Amino acid sequence: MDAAVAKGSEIGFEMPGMNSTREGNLRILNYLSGDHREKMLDDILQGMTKRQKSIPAKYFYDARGSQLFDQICMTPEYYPTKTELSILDQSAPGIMQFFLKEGGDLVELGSGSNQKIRKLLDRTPYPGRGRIRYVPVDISRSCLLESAGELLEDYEDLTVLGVLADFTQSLSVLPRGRKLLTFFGSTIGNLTEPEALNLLRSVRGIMNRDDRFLLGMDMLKPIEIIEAAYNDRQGFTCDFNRNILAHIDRELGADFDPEDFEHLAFFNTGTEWVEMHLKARRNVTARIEDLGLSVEIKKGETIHTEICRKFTRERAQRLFQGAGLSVSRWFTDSRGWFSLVELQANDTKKRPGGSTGP
Ligand code: AVJ
Repeated sequence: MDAAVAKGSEIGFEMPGMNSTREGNLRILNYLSGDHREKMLDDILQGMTKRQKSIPAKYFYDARGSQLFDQICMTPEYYPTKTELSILDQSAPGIMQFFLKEGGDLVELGSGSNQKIRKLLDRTPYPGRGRIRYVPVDISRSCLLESAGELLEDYEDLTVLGVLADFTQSLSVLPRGRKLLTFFGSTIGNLTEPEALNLLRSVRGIMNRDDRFLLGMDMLKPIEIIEAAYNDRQGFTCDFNRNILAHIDRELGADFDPEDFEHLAFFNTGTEWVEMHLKARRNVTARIEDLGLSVEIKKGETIHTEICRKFTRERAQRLFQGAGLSVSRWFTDSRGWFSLVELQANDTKKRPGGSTGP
């Protein structure tokens, strides 16, 4: 999104000609215009013409992909969601003290299902909840509408400002007032080190002195546990992985047959991330109409679809330091499998013991 839009709109944050809809307590701002499609065309062209073919992980999340991800979260093998929720059970009241004396925005990057936000809202000390505006930011319209709609049904005093945007591109479209930002699920792990640094720096760039940023990170643990989480027995992860091709087919007039590919997910011990690939079961020729491109994929060749980094505290600390953020509180579960890190912008007054975490 161009900076001009954001600059002129710090307070009202609604510009003439901008696509905005309002319904009761719900307002949706659309920052996904032609830009988004251009970006997708470019991403797919880049990815399909490299030696190691790849598709950026953000294209998993069409309506079906989001649904499949929710199903992955319910499998016995996929521990991250359950673990993060259990950490939230313990930590939410402390975190939501943020709204005890003053209201503000509760911003969620990549809104997905609204389970985690519910944990926070349910445990907000009185009278905080009435002062919160929930601001989900997502590239999926269906996700945004569904998650916002459900929340409004259950929390009558809540105001929602949905922002349709690609938060890896720009955060300048977000409101600038007092806010608690959240980025759950270890989605940060889908980004390479430079990409993650970039994102954290731009989050840092929109933070005021008293704002907080709650970041979910999946931690390094025995390989078997990690690999099982990305190879669930019911096959939801496989469907999720293949669905990225169905998404490309629909958006870009391509003719990939998802069934021509098998799901491959393994932990790379050198890089400490899970790699997901789609591996061709036969020689495939696919046409991507909107790019005027034909792609040849040899039997056994893979399309790389995702990395999911697993962090150590040291790696995480280095990332925060590079982004100008410091830890105010570090929450984890009894096994240390997942971390929920509360961060603040660096040049604020540090609280006792605040900068390095426990
Ligand atoms: C939503 C990015 C956190 O990386 O674990 C789940 C996505 N991919 N199974 C993850 C995912 C395969 C998930 N995140």
